[in-house]
Amino acid sequence: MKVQELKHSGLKKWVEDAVALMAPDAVEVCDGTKAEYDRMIQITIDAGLATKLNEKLLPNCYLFRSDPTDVARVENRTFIASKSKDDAGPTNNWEDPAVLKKSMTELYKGSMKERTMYVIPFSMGPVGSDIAKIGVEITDSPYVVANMHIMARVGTKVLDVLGSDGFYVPCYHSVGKPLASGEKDNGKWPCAPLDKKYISHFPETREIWSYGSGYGGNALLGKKCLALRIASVLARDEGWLAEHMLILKLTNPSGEVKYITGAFPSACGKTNLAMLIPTLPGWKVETVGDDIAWMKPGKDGRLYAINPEAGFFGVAPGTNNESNKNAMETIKSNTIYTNVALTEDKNVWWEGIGYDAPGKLIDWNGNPWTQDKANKDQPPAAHPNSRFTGPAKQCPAIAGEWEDPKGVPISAFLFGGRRPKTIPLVNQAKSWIHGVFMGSIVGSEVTAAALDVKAGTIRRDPFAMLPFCGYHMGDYFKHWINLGEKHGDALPKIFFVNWFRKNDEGKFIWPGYGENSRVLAWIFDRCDGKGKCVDTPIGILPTADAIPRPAGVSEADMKEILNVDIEGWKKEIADVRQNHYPKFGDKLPKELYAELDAIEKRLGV
Ligand code: O2Y
Ligand code: MN
Repeated sequence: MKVQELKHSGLKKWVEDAVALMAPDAVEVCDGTKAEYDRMIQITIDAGLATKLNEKLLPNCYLFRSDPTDVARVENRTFIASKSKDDAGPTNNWEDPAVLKKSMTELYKGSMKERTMYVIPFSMGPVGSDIAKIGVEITDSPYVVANMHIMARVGTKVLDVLGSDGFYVPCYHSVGKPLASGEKDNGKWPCAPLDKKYISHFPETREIWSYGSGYGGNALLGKKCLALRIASVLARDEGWLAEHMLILKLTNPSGEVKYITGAFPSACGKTNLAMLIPTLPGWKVETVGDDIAWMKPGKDGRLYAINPEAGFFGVAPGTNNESNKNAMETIKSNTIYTNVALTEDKNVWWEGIGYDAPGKLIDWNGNPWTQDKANKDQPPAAHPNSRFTGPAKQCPAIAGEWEDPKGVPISAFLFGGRRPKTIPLVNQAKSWIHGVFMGSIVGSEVTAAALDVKAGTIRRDPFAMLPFCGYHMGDYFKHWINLGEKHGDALPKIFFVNWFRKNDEGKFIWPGYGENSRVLAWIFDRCDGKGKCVDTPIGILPTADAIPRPAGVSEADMKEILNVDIEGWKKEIADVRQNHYPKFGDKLPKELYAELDAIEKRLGV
């Protein structure tokens, strides 16, 4: 489709202005067809950016290698440009929107010379769902177009829903590598140096401007930028929730179903939990989403969730048939791999894939690499943040209703992080506000000392939303509290889980993965007021015999991971009071300080 044919006058003008500013050689409005996807892939192959993988082993799969400096989200170049600095809050990088737009406009001037501008209409959520939102991304990266085909619903069907005056989030993206006349990328991944990368969000005008990176969350703007940072602002203003949460469907042996969402900081196994294969006989887990949940109150006051995405952008290293068989099955075809290693027979390989590297590989930098197990310092063949982009509909565990436009009713929220000590295996909140408190103190223990923190301290990531909340986190906590006041008992029950407790020898006590189904089963029963439990100062815990023990977990182990460590909790609460909550200044809701007081009292502080 041509720009002139766009029916939405606001969208047409926005694209025309972008064309005038960015000066591309050609402009294409994406239709979302398979032919278009195949053409994007062919363009990247011809440009020397993509390698076709072994058609017999991995049909319709491709490998990309990014620039070595463009391999992950760039938090220090991610900006929330609200009018007032106070609205962005102390945990976001703030810039004045007018100042930021002025400097970025200079960068965008002529940034698409010698490139094609692609206009991608996309729907986050099933097309036409009341909970879905439409975005339009302008990009000069065919790699981004192909990835967006997998991660979102794109093309003409989205324009049909948008109509002539519908709401959309305008998203600018340029790789930030203008070409001189006749110049080509010559197989080099185009991007800008770090100090010229910008991942900018304008919450009041609901706009996203991204420049200089072609990678993942920086460039696929439907994901973290729209579905979390901008959507969190929309959700605050419209009375719903946009959360960094997986969504799973849990069926008990009697065939009863509950839907559960879970927020865990990055690298805590969200994708694995969403696709878990239960070890507990008769129980079934199916996947609705692995990273983001949008939840709106229904007429009954319950929260109905959709997965705004259509694919998985998962970390490859550590993914194997033991940790996540369903993910491994999902990515056997029609998948884009980025920064993994390539084998001689054009298969993929990464650290933790479950078998040794077969023969001579090409590493993620494009250099020859042969595994040397004797060398503990050997650099990895796959980048630690290497990724697969795979279609959700290919997941063997995908729930039949994963695209239900009404969403699925949520019964429980889980919060968790990597906590080797203090935090028990599972703990149910006594009330909504207690649950909000639990969400507000989520974090993982820092294992290796970094410049700013020593090993053993807790890096707090409230609600796993710290890098993804588009406004002040104090106001975000208040939004959760308000929701509780409005919808009360119809809302999900809240649980804090911890799969990562270690014993005195530093070994994990709980086996995790499929065995987590035992904990999910207790949570399921608790949602119905069943399940053996005991009320403690820190919350409602299972009795020592409430959760059947997996092989290798002794009675003593079970006692340890369900123990209420009063002294540990006193330290936890002191850390929250002294170091964590003060970060949010006056905007930390008084209700959370009251909750802190109440827990201290119960602990006997
Ligand atoms: O590094 C990136 O660009 C991707 S980060 C990511 C990707 C998928 C799901 N979650 C995340 C995350 O950082 O939470
Ligand atoms: Mn994530």
